[in-house]
Amino acid sequence: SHDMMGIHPYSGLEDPYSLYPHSLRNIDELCASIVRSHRETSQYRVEELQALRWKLFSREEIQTYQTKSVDEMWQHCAIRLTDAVQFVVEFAKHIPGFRMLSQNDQIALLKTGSMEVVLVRMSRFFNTENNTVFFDGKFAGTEVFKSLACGDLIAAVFDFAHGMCALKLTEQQIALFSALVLINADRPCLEDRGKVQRVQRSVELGLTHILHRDNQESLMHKLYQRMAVLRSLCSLHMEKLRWFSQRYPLTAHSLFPPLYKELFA
Ligand code: CLR
Repeated sequence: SHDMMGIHPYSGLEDPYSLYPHSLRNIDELCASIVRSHRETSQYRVEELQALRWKLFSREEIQTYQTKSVDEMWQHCAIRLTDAVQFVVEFAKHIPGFRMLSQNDQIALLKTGSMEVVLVRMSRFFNTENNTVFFDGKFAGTEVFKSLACGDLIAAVFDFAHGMCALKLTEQQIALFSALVLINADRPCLEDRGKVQRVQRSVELGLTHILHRDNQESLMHKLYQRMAVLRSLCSLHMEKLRWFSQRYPLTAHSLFPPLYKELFA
């Protein structure tokens, strides 16, 4: 729909794969599309989350989560995560250049990147003052996730959110960083690495442009460091998922959302 409105920055180019933005105006348009796509798929606005900051789970509610069985809580979280992933898929579709990639490469990028973008987005839903995340309508500390039986993963994920919050990124910076996490030519199983690389370069250029404009070029280095942490978190998530699927094959097979299975299993 964005393309039809003529917003797509490259729609007029003769070579549809020549994604590299040649002028400042193209970079501005690229950034604007990515920021708009982020805004339209981010579920909650920052101000809305700010207003909900002190809505915490009560003792009883926490206990209800803690007394759920391992597979019940896993299924519950897998459903929440899949909702979030669905919004990331929507976000990806509107990154200029993404839809020009082959179906195979779009899926390969989402398989490895969607969970990472969810974790980047988690920082918007995180309250560093009391280490809680917005989950199921209220703010939850790590103790809420106790029955998942993967405390190390939860601690690492909360740590990551804390570190992301410390960078104090603007919504535009989060949008461009999320796009860069997704469009990564180093991911496995890509058919046309060259094409992905060209899209990646344009997004990189956009992020550099925004950081330069915000006078925060030093953030680039820190963001690349966060990307390395993201990769390790996602392999930990996959490891836990394999552990869970072995112990609870029935839940993993028949009660997990199809998209969760398709992307991560
Ligand atoms: C991330 C940002 C999204 C909204 C959103 C939905 C679900 C949340 C997720 C955020 C953050 C991480 C989260 C998740 C539900 C469960 C998961 C709290 C806020 C925790 C870390 C448990 C992971 C368990 C897996 C191992 C199954 O826009």
